[in-house]
Amino acid sequence: MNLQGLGKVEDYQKYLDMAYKNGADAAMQSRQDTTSRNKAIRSRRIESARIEAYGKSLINSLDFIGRSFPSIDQLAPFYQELIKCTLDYPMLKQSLGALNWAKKQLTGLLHKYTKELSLTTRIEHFNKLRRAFSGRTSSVMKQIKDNLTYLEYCRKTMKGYPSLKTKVNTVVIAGAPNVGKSTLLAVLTGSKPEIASYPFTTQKVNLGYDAEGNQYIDTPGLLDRPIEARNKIEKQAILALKHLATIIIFVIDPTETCGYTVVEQKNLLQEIKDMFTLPIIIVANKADTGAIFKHAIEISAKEGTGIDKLKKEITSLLKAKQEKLQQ
Ligand SMILES: Nc1nc2c(ncn2[C@@H]2O[C@H](COP(=O)(O)OP(=O)(O)OP(=O)(O)O)[C@@H](O)[C@H]2O)c(=O)[nH]1
Ligand SMILES: [Mg+2]
Repeated sequence: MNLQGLGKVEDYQKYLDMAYKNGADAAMQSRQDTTSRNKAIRSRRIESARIEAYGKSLINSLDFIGRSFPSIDQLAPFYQELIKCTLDYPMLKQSLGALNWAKKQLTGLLHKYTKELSLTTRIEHFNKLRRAFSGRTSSVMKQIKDNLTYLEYCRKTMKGYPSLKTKVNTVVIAGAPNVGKSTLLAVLTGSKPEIASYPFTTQKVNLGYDAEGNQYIDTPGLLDRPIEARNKIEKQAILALKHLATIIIFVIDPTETCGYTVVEQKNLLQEIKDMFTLPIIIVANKADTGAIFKHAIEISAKEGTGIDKLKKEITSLLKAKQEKLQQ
């Protein structure tokens, strides 16, 4: 999913200025058409061109915003969850709805004033109609002023969401800080991880893909310290991972050189087990130091030992999950 490409939502006045300019350009162009000698007819054609270009400019601007925003209900649950914890979801929907309301109003006004203009040949009426059209369209735009401001805020927030694939197997790598998560990600994906931002973390999430196209995410700052201590919104952002993760790899550092005791690390593991009802593979890293840890796949991310065994376990769990889904 890519929300990076969302176009900027401008202030309502900017759209009015653009429409005014487009109207003036169209009027200028129409003025060059001198086929009719009748002044009133020419004048009317000019005003009609102006009104049409002005109205269409506004309608197109709103249309563009509406189309560039993703349809929230159709977004992957992971992104819907992020929206719910970073934005006022009802207000976002209402603001998108307001665009449609305004478009309808503007279309109606364009229709009404174009028609009225076509029914008169009195020059003094032209300016009056033009001013009335401009006044009423401005008023419509003004009524959605706050909605446009909010949509721009949403766009900026959504731009900060990570670009993750939501339809592939995803392995989330968790564990206390410094246990070797990033080293392991690099080993499993054989590449330098891509970096993506994630709401509520100052750090970025790292992601990579293996030869089979499985997605791996290393989430520093998210699944590396007690979840209970987080506020509600932060918890929700962490839980959004549930929609994405197929399995979790929990990395333990039995050497405790990471700065956390094994007991602390086990407590974190228990929390993650409780929060995510997902298969978890426990790996004990830094086996090259001679540290021993039972009930886990022993690996050395640094030296690459035990990785084949881990890969086999990942493949087998992913396969089991896939089969379960197909049942
Ligand atoms: N001896 C040994 N050191 C390792 C191994 N894997 C990682 N390290 C070291 O452990 C430290 C932390 O590794 P990272 O991969 O950055 O750990 P991390 O879990 O991503 O750390 P944060 O992103 O800070 O949470 C680094 O100094 C690594 O060199 C290993 O298999 N053996
Ligand atoms: Mg790291």
